Amino acid sequence: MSDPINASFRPRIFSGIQPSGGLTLGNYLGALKRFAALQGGEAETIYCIVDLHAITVWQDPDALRNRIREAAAAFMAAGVDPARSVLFNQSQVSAHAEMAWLFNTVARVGWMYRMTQFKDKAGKNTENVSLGLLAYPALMAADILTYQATAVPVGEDQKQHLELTRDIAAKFNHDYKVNHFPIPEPLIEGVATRVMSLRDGSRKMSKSDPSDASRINLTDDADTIAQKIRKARTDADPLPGQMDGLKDRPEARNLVNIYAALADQTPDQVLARFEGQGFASFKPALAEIAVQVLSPITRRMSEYMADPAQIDRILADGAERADAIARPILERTKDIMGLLKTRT
Ligand code: AQP
Repeated sequence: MSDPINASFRPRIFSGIQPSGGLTLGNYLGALKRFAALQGGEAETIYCIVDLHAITVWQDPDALRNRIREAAAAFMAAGVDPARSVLFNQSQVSAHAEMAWLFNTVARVGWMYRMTQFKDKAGKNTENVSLGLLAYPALMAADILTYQATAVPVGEDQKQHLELTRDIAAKFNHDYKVNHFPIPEPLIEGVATRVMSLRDGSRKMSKSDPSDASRINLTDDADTIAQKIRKARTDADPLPGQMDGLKDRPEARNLVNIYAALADQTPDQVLARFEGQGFASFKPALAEIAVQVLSPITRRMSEYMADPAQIDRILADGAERADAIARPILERTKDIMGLLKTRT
C-alpha cells in the first residue's frame, strides 16, 4: 500500500559509498551491483562517493584523493553510467553539509549514541573519537533527504542508520507541520546484503578491517582472489543439499551466499550442485566464478584510473547536476525553519 506522504513525491533513489579504503566484494554485491541494476527504471538514480563520511575517522589526504577517484572508477566499472545516473562526490555539493547542520538541530543526541556503528567504531574510546563520527547519521540523513529520495539501496549494516533518517524526516515534518520530506524506504534485497569476512564468519567484510586476507578488494588480481578464497576459514564437513543445513556454519554459509550472488542463483541452487562435496572442490569453483565476475571490473577500473582528469570532469558534471536538484530543496527547508533564503 502506498504511503500517503510518499505518494506526493517523485520516485528517486539515492545511495553512497565511503572512500575510506579500497572497495570490497561486500561493497560490490551489497551496493554497486544493485546500484547499476536500478538504473533505467521509473526512479531517477543518484549515487555519491561520500567523502565527508570517510573523514569522520583519520584519512591520509593523498590516499583519500586517490581513493575518491578509485571509488568513482569502481562505480563506473561496476556499471553505474554517469549518463543515466547522477554520479558525484559529496564534498563538491555543499548542500549536504548545510542540510546536515539543520538536521543536527532536529536529531537527538540519544539517537546517535544508540547507533551500533558508532559503538563499534568508537569502542571504549567514546570521548576521544571525532564529533563527526557521532553525528554521522545526521549527515547520512542529509545526503538522502536533500534529494527528497524515496528509496535507498543499502547493505544490512546500514538499516539502523536508515531508520534514523526516517525518524529525522518524520520529526521535521511533524515539528514544522509540513509534508516536506518523504519517509525513505530501505532497499535491502538479495543474498548478499551482508557479506562476511573470509577470516571470521561473525564479522562483516569491511574495507577498514586490518586484515587484507579478510576481504576481496576490487583491485585484487586473479591469483590474489584465488589465494584468499583458498585460505578462507571453513570447516571440514561436506556441503548439505539445503541452506537449513548451514545454520550453525557461518563461514560455509557465507561462501555459499557469495557464490550465489556472483552466479545470480539462489543459495539452494548452489547447494543442489555441490551437495556432498567438501571445500577442496567448492573453493576452486568459487574462485573461478569470482575471477570471472571481478576481473573485467578490475580491468575497467584501471582503465578509468589511467585518466584521473577525466574522472574529475565526470564528478564535476555530476556535482553540478546534483546541486541543481539539492539547492532548491535546501532553500525550501531553510525557509520552513524560518531562516532567510540565500541571496542568489
Ligand atoms: N560486507 C558487506 N556486505 C554487503 N554490503 C556491504 N556494504 C558494506 N559492506 C558490506 C554496503 O556498501 C555500502 C557502502 O558502505 P560504506 O562504504 O558506506 O560503509 P560501510 O557500510 O561501513 O562499509 P565498510 O566496508 O565496512 O566501510 P568501513 O570499513 O570504512 O566502515 C552500504 O550500502 C553498505 O551497506
